[in-house]
Amino acid sequence: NPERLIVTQVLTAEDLRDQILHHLTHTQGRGPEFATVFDWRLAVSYTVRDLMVGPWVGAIRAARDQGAKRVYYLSMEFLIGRILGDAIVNLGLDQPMAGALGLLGLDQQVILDDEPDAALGNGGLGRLAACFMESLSSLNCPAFGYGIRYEHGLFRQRFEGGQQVETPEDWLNQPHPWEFVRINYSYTVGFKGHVETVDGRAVWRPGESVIARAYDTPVIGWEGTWANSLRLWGALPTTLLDLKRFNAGDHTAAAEPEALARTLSRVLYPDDTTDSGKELRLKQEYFLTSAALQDIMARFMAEHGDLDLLPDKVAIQLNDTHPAIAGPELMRLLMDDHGLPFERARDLARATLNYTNHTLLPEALERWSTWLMGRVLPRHMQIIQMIDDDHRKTSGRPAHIGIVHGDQVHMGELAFIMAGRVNGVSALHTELVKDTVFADLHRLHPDRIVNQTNGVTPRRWLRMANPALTGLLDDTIGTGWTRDLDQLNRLEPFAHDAAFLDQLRAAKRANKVALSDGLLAGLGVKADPDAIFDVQVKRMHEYKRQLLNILEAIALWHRIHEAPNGNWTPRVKIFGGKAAPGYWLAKSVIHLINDVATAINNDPVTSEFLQIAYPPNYNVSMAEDLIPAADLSEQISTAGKEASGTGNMKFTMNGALTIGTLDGANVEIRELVGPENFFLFGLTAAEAAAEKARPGHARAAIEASENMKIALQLIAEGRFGRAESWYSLLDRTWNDDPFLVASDFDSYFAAQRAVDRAYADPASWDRMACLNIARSGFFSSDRTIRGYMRDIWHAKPVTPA
Ligand code: DL6
Repeated sequence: NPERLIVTQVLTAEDLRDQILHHLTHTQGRGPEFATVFDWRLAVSYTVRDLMVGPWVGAIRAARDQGAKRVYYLSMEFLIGRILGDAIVNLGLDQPMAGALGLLGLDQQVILDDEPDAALGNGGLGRLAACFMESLSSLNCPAFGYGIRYEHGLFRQRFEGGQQVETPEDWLNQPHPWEFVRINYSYTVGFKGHVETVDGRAVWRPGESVIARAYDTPVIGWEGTWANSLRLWGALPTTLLDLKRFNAGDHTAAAEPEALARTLSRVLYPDDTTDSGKELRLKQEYFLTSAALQDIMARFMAEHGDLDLLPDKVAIQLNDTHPAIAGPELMRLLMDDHGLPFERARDLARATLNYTNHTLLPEALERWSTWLMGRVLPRHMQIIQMIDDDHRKTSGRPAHIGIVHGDQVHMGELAFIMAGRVNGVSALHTELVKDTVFADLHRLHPDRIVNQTNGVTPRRWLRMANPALTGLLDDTIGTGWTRDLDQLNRLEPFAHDAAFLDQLRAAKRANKVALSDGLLAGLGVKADPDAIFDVQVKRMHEYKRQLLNILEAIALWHRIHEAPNGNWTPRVKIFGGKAAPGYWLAKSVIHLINDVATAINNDPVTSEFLQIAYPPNYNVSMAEDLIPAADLSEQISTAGKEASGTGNMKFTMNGALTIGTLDGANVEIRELVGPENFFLFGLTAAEAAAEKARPGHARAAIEASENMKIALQLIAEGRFGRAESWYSLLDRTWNDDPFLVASDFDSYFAAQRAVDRAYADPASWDRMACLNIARSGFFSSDRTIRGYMRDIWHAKPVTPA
């Protein structure tokens, strides 16, 4: 049976070689003697893709034939990264593929590295969506991911004079071998216009429209028995060209419909500080949501036809507030297209929709003006008002809570009110969601909020990214951990096995050597593999406190200078991350890190003890190189600000120890790995809130901290380039410091010295690393997805025929 091909079939290296040559000739149209790396990569990708199609078609058929409930994951971001390596691992093709490429005289790493990262996301939220897609497939849960096929994705980052420069990402400038274009899955998405009443029903007559066209990518699960679709929407004009205007010589105006469509799926996160930027972002969110809901309803009606069954057959998850317009859109389809009364449509929608909150930062909870909403989506503005009025009446809520306040539409409240379940993404975050952003709504609906602590897929983040550790794990506890990550606990007894710990150290060292000789050497950084590799990689944001990390580096540098013959533990600090183009403070921190790196790396007195590296354009592929090579994981956000974090989990399962605050999922990591295997510092969330409210907290904390004062003074003296560059940053730190860098500084500095001492005792460090790995099983995204299936979606796995 070709649809069960993979697990049962043993493909030889020769079989794969022949298939690769077949695709090179017949799909790429190249003879081997003329083929470039790109040609070979596409031939290899098509060969692997062929092996995904059988299980994919089989999964779609099984879900339909068994009338299974499907999960629909709506997300503005899917940060999938590269696909080829992951697919090879999940299909179990590692050995034969290595053999096939060997027979063809090709270097596998060169082929894998040729694939551009699909950068359709910004950070944790988008990467979580990608991990969830993989786990849904690994668990045989019928699902679709719906997103936008951004032509450029997130920008590419360069540094010029230490400052971030953004250029467009061009991953689609070349053919994308994994996708299938579905011209028969196309939907019209309207904007603007007006609403009429015809025979008692509202009829929206949009003033503009585009076509959403589906591009499907199969996402293959572990062992290749199931694949779900990631369906990304590309925008096309409803009319290609205004031929009349074109022939009249007005060539630019004739192409206007095309320009509107192209703009929609062009970039992720258009700058929305301008009115037109805001309009574009709202249109993008509606474009994704409307296309997805039309597709869901078309499939549901074709398969079941009875709207009463909707909640039994469809579970829709809104990944953050971005697709919150799904509530009014589903109501619109049910009322205006299917003729249901408001109350019935509301109940069905609420039984179908669910909402994940990923942030407590009020500025990240979207709000649109009623004017913008009413102009771009006039029918939705009416329905939002109806939902809000209805909720006020039925819940008896006080006037100050709700969706529409003054001239603002609050999308978080809209998502909450229209969802059957609302979830936070770590235990702490979920409690804070209940106590802060949605406290009033939680009081009215005390059963609605549930927790689902995030997770990451161990296939990509351990088996694929860290072959050295994977080999050791397979040899020591078998391969079962790949599907059941809790089996990592079988490593516990080895925490006292000196021979095993030596192998663990050797695996980590091999990864560090590769990083040091590759990426870091390319930056001109001399990274001694025996130094601590101390890594902070994530979006650049004040609450994540990269500033705290670089200030600590400056203070340490100063202390080493004071005692150059001291017993210092050598350390390489590695940063990675992009700042939003309009976020000047985050960009200022990037500039500072780079300038401090230049000064410190070239200081002959300290260079042996302290090096700083900041490779530009941090992305998924870079993370796959950095995380397996890390000794220390920096998770140092102001407590109460990081919803969960997922990088923290990847580091832990790769044997890095964490220095961190009691924030997000750090709390659960520390509980599970044991407080003695975690470097804790800083204020708790409650203490941080109190400290922030204390007038003059920043000044007081700086005055009390010799190390912090020195670090700030060295910057102000211009020791790292022109002092004027940092005045604003320094001023904010002295006078405001909203993320409490100063208040946590001494505690952080002390925790770092505890790290130095611990690292100087290899046997004890390795034991702690082993226990971190052994106790990280909880952080598999399989566990998270099982939680969603059980508590939120009420969905069941399906066995292919
Ligand atoms: O839940 C995934 C991820 C969390 O791990 C991060 O802690 C959280 O910051 C991120 N949230 C967002 C939402 N936007 N903002 N800010 O990216 O979600």
